[in-house]
Amino acid sequence: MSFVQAAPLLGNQYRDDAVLRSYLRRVLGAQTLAAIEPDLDALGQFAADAWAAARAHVDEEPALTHWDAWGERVDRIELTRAWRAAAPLAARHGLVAAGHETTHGAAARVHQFALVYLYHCASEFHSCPLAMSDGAATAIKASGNAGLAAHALPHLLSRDPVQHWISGQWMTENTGGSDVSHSETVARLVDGQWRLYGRKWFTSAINAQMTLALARPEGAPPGADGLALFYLEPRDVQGRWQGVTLDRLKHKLGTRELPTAEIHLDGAPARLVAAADHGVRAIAPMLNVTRTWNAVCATATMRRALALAEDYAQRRRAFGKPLAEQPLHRATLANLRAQFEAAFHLTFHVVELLGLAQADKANEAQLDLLRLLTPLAKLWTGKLAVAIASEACECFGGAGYLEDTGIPQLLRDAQVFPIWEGTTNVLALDFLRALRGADGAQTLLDAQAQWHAQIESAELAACVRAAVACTAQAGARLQSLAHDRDALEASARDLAFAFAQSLASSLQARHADWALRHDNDGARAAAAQRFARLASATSGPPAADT
Ligand code: MFK
Repeated sequence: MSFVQAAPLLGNQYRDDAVLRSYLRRVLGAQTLAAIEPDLDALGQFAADAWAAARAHVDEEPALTHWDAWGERVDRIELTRAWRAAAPLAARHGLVAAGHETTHGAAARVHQFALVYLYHCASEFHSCPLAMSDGAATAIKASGNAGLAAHALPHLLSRDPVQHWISGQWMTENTGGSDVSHSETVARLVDGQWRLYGRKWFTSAINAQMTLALARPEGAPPGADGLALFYLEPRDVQGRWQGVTLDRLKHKLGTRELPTAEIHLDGAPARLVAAADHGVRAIAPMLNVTRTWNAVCATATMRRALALAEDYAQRRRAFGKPLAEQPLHRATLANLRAQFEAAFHLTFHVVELLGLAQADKANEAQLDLLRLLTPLAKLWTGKLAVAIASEACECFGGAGYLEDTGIPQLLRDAQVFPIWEGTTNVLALDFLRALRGADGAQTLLDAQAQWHAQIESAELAACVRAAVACTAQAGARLQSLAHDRDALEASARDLAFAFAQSLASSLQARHADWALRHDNDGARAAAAQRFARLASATSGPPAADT
C-alpha cells in the first residue's frame, strides 16, 4: 500500500479559536457573550461543515444566461450552491442587522464582526454583498434622507431571509476604480424621474436587489465634486432588469463564486441619496464600513490559513516525525500566528471604535483614531493575508499547489483584499488625508500610551516600549516630510506600515497581558513578544523614498 497523505480537517471554528474567544471574554460582558454565543457556535459549525463539503465542488462559479429559449433577453444569473446556502444564514444570524441593532449598545459592532469573521471563508465571499449592504445602510443613515431610509433600511437590516436585501456599490468605470473623478455615467432628470446612462465596469453581486451608484447629473461640472450619489433597484418587482444590460461576468483570479459583472445602463431609474453633487463625500461612510469588513475578512483568511496549516502539521510526518515537531516548521507557524494575532487586535480595535462612534459614545480623540486606523487596518491586513496565505500553501508542499485540495483558493481569494475597496497606495494616501484632519501622529501616540497604562508583565512592557519607539520614529519622519508633498506621498506606504505594525503590537500586548492575568494564558504573550521582534526587525525608521 503506497503512502496516502492525511487531508487537513477543521473543527468548530468558534470553539477552536482561542484568540477570538479570549478577546470576546475581555471586551464583552458575560451576559452579552452568553447571549450571542449560540450564534457564534452555529457559524463556527457552519465553517467546519462548509470546509468538509467544499472539497466536493471546488470549481463552482455563477453562470450568466443572456437569452431564453424563445429569444428574449433575460440576463439570468445562476448562483452557486454555497451562495444559495449562505444567503438565508446571513439574514437569520443578522450579519448586517447585528451591527445596527441597539440590544448590545456600543458592542453591536463587536458582536456583528465576530459573526462575520466566522462566516467569511465558508460563505465563499457572500460577505462581499453583506459588506456593501452594511455600507449602504450606513451611507443612507448618514445622508439624512428619511424617505429612502424608511424604504431601504427595513430590507437591508432584516433578519428574515425573504425580506432581506443585499446591496451593490457601483463606482468603478472603465476610466478607473481609484480615481473616480472621470466617471462618465450621466444622470438625466426625465419627467421628474432620474435615469442613469453609461457603463459600470466592476459591479460585484450583480444579483443584489438595490445598489448605490455614482453618476454625473447632466450639466454638472467635471471632476469628483460634480458626481452625485444615487440609489437604484436594478430589477422591477417581476425580476426584469430596468434599463440595465449585463454584458458579461468577470473572469477573476479568485472570489469566483461572487458574480461580478460589466454592465450598461440605459435609462435605469434612480433616486438621489443626498444632494446632486459631492457624491464621493456622500459615499465615504460606505467606504469606511466596507474597508472595515475588508480588514475583518482578511484577518479571517489568515486564521483559516493558519488553522489548516496547524492541523496538517500534526498529521503530516516527514524526516521521522510530525511537521509540528520540526523546529523550523514550528518557528514558521509561530511567526504566522504572531502576525495573525497582531492583525486581529488592530482590526477588532477598529471594530470597537466603530461601535462606539455609532452609539454616540466616542469622544473626539476616538473619532480621530477611528478615521486614522480604518485605512491602516485595511491596507496592512490586506497585504498580510496574501503573505500568510502564500506561506500556508507552502506548508502543504505540492498539495498546497493543487486546486482540488482547496488550499490554493485561499491565496487566489486573498489577493483581492489589497485591491478592492482601495489599493494599498490609495489607502496609504487616505491615511495622509486622515492625518490632516487629526492632530498628526500625536493622536496615535496618545492612544498607545493609554493602551499601555494597565500592562503589568515586564516582558510585555518591553514590547510596548519598542512599539512606542517605532511610532515616535514614524511620527518624526512624518513631520520632517510635512513640507515636501511629493516626498511625503512617496513615503506614505512605508509610514502607514510602520504605524500599523507598531499600533498592532501595542494592542496585541495589551490583550496578552490581560490573558495572562485572567486566564493564565501564556500563548498570547508568547505571540505578542514574537510579533514585537518581527515588527521591530521590519519597521525600523522608514527609509527615504523619492
Ligand atoms: C469581503 C470584504 C468586503 C469588501 C467589499 C467589496 C466591495 C467591492 C466593490 C468595490 O471594490 S468598489 C470600488 C472601490 N473603490 C474605492 O474604494 C475607491 C478608491 N478611491 C478612493 O478611495 C479615493 O480616495 C476617493 C475616490 C474616495 C477620493 O478621491 P478624490 O476624488 O481625490 O476625492 P477627495 O477630493 O480627496 O475627497 C472627496 C471628499 O470625500 C472629501 O470631503 P470634502 O468634500 O468634504 O472635502 C474627502 O475628505 C472625503 N473622503 C474621501 N475619502 C474619505 C473621505 N471621507 C471620509 N472617509 C474617507 N475614507
